[in-house]
Amino acid sequence: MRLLSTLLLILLMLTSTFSQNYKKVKIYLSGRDDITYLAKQGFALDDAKYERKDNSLSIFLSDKEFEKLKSAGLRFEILIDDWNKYYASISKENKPAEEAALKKSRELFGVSEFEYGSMGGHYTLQEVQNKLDSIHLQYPSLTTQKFQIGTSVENRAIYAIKISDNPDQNESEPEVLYTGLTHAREPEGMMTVMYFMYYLLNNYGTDPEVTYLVNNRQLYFVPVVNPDGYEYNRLTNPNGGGMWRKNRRSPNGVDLNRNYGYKWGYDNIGSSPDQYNETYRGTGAFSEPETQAIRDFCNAHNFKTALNYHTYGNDLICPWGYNDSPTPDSTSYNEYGFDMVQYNHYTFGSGTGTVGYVTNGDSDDWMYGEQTTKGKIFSFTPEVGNNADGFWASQSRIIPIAQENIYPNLYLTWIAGGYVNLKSYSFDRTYFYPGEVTNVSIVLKNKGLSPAQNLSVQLISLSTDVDISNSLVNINSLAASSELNLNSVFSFTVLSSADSQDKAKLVLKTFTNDVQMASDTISIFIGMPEYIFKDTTNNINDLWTMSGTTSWATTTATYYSAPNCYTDSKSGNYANNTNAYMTLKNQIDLSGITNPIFTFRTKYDMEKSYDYGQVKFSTD
Ligand code: 0X9
Ligand code: CA
Ligand code: ZN
Repeated sequence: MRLLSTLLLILLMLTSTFSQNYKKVKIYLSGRDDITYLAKQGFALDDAKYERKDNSLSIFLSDKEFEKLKSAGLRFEILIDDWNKYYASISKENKPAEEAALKKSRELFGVSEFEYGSMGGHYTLQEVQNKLDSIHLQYPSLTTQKFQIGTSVENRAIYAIKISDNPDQNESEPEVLYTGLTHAREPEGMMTVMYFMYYLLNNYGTDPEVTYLVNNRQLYFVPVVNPDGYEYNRLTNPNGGGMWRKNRRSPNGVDLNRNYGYKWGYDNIGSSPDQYNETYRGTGAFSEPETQAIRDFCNAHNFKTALNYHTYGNDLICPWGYNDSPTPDSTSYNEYGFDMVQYNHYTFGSGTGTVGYVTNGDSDDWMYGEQTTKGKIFSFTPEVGNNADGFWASQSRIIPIAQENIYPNLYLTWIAGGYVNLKSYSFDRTYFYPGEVTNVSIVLKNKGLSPAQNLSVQLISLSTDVDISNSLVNINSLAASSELNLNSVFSFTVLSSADSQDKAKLVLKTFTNDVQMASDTISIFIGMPEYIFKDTTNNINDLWTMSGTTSWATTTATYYSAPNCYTDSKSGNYANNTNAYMTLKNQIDLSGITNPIFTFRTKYDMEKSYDYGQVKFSTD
């Protein structure tokens, strides 16, 4: 009898669990007010993706929420009607692409040991734990054993692991933290973290940068912050695609990324007081054991920097989350953020500037904002994967997404310690004539949060026209976040045999302990340029013909040289799907000219992936 009723109960639970389904819906807005209206109706817009192009929000809604939307009176379009069915159909493997990604991973990235997991390619919770164990077995001198930093609501262990060259000692080296799977339906964050661990371990001893960072930093990883939610998704969707977000606190879970203690519950826009809302903040700051675990872990360490991985949207988010004001360290945050996205071209900014909303009680606000129980941590939230990847990236996309985040990961590790880059340079002359010597002044900056030691700077010539004599300069140390002016430290000679108007490339490299930190290319042109054509008319109609659906014009609002410049959007944004051309009326005669060079200045604020500007040349 007893057994039967237990069985019945389990069956009932399973049925209700399995019946949960989602739709992806595009909601068309008529103004910013519609967002407020939807938020007031209790819609958690937090993972909605706003598109400026058609003023719409794309969002995953549970069937229950969808019923509510139908009566909200807004125009919408269903993008995916039955998420479970859709995911089952798209998650069908793409073996060739998956194999190609593994091959590229081994051959180009040196990651020889990364394997896919069994949940649509993502690791299950058990697989993560097994990987942590096998990583330690294989790299006992570079990793700690996995260790427990807390216990979830349903009594699961929350594990961390450390990578460094003396992992079991407190090495008094700068500490860095990477976390994943705060939100249970965002496994690519965990995969990105796991992939980076393999990248470090597989390249240790061969790649000088990786070797240096592993030796001189203490790197900590918490791949799964929310084990219960992630297991729950495996239960409902064993092949991946489960859409549970929060932890498993009864009755409907708490959004762990609204449960941290800095400005917790600041307002009802950035988090919800409603238990059934997707951004429910819990009964109090740090009411949940999962956020307590991260809090205690941070308090027990001295992390300088952290990345808390989420999906999706190709964003890199910095605090504040609770409102739109910049942090007192926004200059540093901006420098780091823009540097980090320079290759993956994610959108960097605050919550409002990226995902389009504020959040209170998120991990970054506490990690950065709490500065008494611990030092401030420069913490960011990457939202990895594009809008097509969604929460559950398909198997063939797991590695590419992880790879585009290696650079930000390495950068974050660098800046926890000393990280010296070239900030600017100047010459003691404007033109570089054959036979003459030029002195080079440089400004170095330690962007890092700790002092940099045993530095050297090297200037190299990549051109046979240019000779450098004093090419290496040593510097003892440079304090955290400070600059150093080195006046006329280098000089170069343009050989008398050099061709006028040749382009010569110089490279400036910075090293710490002989390991390269940065490399910048400096281009110069030999001789004095002779202008064959330049537009100094300040009048667009003198030299140019306009065509297209919108027109270029002159503006005095901004310019490089007074009094004006040319603009294609003089009175605000241009409309969708417009083109504006300006074509030179007369051709430029290049006969008898060697090494012609074209330069122009441009300034833009472009909509991601839609807008572009081009300069075209025609030889007829
Ligand atoms: O809403 C969230 O918690 C994050 N987006 S997600 O789609 N992964 O749920 C964004 C967090 C924003 N963080 C900051 N503004 N710092
Ligand atoms: Ca070390
Ligand atoms: Zn998230």
